[in-house]
Amino acid sequence: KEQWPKGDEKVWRAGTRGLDTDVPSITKTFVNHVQTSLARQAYNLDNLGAYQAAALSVRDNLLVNWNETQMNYTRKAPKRAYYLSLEFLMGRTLDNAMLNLGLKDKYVEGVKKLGFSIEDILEQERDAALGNGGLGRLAACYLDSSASQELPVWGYGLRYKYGIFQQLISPEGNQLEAPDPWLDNQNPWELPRLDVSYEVRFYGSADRLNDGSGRSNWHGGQEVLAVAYDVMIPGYNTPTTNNLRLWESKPKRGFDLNSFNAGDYEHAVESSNSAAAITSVLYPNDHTSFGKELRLKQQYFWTAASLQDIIRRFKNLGKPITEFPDYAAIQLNDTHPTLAIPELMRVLIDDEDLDWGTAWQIVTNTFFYTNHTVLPEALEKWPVPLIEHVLPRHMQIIYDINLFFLQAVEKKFPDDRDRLSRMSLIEEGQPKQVRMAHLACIGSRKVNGVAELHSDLVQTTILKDFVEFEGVSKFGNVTNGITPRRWLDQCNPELSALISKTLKLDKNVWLKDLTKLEGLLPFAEDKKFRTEWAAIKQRNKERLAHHVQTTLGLTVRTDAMYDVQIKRLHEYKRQTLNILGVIHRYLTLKAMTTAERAKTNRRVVFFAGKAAPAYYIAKLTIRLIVNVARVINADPDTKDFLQLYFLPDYSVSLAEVLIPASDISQHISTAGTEASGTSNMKFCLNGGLLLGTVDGANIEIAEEVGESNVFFFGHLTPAVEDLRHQHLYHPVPIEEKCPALANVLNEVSKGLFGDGGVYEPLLNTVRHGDYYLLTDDFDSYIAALAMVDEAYLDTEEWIKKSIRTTAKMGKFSSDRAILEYAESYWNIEAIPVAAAK
Ligand code: B1N
Repeated sequence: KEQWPKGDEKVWRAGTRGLDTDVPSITKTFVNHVQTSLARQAYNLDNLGAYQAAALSVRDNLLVNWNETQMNYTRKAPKRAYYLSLEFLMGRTLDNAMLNLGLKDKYVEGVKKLGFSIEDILEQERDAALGNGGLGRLAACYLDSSASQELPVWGYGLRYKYGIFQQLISPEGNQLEAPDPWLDNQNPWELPRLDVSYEVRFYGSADRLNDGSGRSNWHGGQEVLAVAYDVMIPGYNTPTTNNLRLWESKPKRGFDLNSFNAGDYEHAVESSNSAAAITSVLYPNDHTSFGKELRLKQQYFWTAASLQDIIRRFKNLGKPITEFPDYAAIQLNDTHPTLAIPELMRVLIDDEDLDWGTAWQIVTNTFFYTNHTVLPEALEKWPVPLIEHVLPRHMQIIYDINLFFLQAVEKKFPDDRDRLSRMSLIEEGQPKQVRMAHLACIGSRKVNGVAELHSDLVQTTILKDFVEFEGVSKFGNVTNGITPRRWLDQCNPELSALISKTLKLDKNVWLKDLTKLEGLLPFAEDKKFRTEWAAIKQRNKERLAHHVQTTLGLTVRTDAMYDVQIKRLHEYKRQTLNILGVIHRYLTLKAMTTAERAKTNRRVVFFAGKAAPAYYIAKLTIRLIVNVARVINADPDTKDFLQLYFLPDYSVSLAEVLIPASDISQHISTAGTEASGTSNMKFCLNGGLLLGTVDGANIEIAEEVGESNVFFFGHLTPAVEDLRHQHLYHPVPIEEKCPALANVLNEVSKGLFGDGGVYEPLLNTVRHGDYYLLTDDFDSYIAALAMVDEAYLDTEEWIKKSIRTTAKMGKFSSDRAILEYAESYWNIEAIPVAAAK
């Protein structure tokens, strides 16, 4: 038996690092890193170097806590939860890490002493943009909340070399995509764990063993290595620092020696290139399933590596495998990791020698599935021939699962062939396809949606048959949340300080119990408080205007209402409705006399968001916005009353500047299409009001803050199906149905914004079919905008609404959401760790 520590314990202890908690130790670590890690000196250190030194110093502190936390988990061996997400949209880390450590003030002082400003340093960091939108950002908020509540939760994802593409806008207004090589400046927030790696197989063949065991021998094909990179996730105001493990793919062998020796160098490196390709790039489509082989390989690579890691950790406990679900809960973030279900079956049956029933018992007690959308085009389906080719053993298992499953359905609902074909894991067709949502549902202990309305829709539409078969108690709702650390304290420090002062509470208290914000309610009646509140909003507008000035060279007026819609471009989110509304406003202003115009509410409209590179209509919408902006911002009649900006390259960091500056934000999806939305919560938390449809989490926000503080419009979910039916079978010409909208479309067609003809395909989506119901909702949208204007002109009343909104947002903390998962789904508990000395 080896003795630990080796050698003299006192010598070890003397060399062990604690936390830097005062300015002198912070500056000392900083300077040490400049000198050694960066090999630079005081006289040639630029802002980028200063960022790197600050980051390395903060990282040292995180590592102290991370080590303590992981050791504590190993020692206490609690049940853990694993959050499997193909996307983690983390944004920047430095500011967040300093704030969570409670060391920001010290760092500000320290870097100042060394001749730098913290703002300049923070601006140097590149976003970690390993996600598309809400789904990926939700995963990041959930990691923050898990660590902040000392819950033993690990994230598992992929270490993409390229994150979401960088968006450029051409002079014509077209979106151009450029790669996002975010790792080019090396990343101080990750720890390469070259010692932690697993083999993952693709292709080959799977031969059933003829021993009646149901086992197979899967062999041959391609083997690649998954290498772990660990990202530290610091909790807020706690030493708990959790882990996000990202996998990188690399070839099992450097290159093929046989080809190399034969002089065929190209062939020799080919297989190593194909291994490295697996984690090279994030797929930039949200809400579409494409059926591409590389994406399938990403999904399997990641789930197979993660499961091997989780099983190895479990095996270290020395417990029988049947107790696996008592020590591991695995959350599937959408269907992307669903292959984990047949993969765990494969491991349990082929490697662990369990019988089918026992294995299935373990599997269905381990996994939990969150659905994030009911849009049909987003529901993942994989062609059977593709799975057969890439993962032959998994296709066998999926068929076996389906067989046993349909036998059980048949028993409960005899002679109901329609039901069987609706519920089958396999959709008939050319080719046959595997329905991943069905597999995720039957392989999981529980299934949830992400807002009340959405969870109801999941249960009554896409998984209705499954509710009838398995019982409603398996299905639930966990309304999404956001972390108030990043989305209030970090992005809006002045508002955070005013809240602490007003509540007479340290921010440590209310940032961890967000319902405390209710204490602001009485201050809505306090004139002095309202003035301070409004002044902060004004300074946030100035900060945004300054940002636009320095990054785009555009001058934005700050004496106007700021109206913001920022999210992925998608027809269902209806940016088109917004831009057509802007054009309507422009035409209305043009038709006014100068005196009439002077009485209107000044408005600055901001858009930002990326379109999937192959999404033609979404890209055309961007082009329209950019060209409308060009015309109306230059029109001397209107430019004092209406300005429009499309801010390129939307990101987490840009959101942090936009959200605190907004007076009103738009969440205007066709009813029943936006599962939840989470930016709606961020705006409201920062005192921005909401203009939206009765959809997703908008509904629950209105329940909390009161209907008088939100602006709702449009048809409701139950009407949507009928309206679509009418569009198809009883179409009414748009001139008759919605003359105001018809007029706007005509002006675009006639070339008011240039580009004769190019917008026709976009306009035709409204004129014909109108699947997203713009012609049904346009008039009530315009009416709602008028109500917003009227309300805004009553300044004091508006500020009261703003204060009341923030005050009632407590429910939407991701701390609440993650506790619901921990208690009602995963069955895990907080495992506090003692602070390092
Ligand atoms: O997930 C968010 C919700 O707040 C949004 O309402 C919802 O639209 C979003 C395929 C998706 N749903 N589905 C996706 C992303 C990537 C992909 O490849 C689908 N994203 C959402 C958080 O719950």
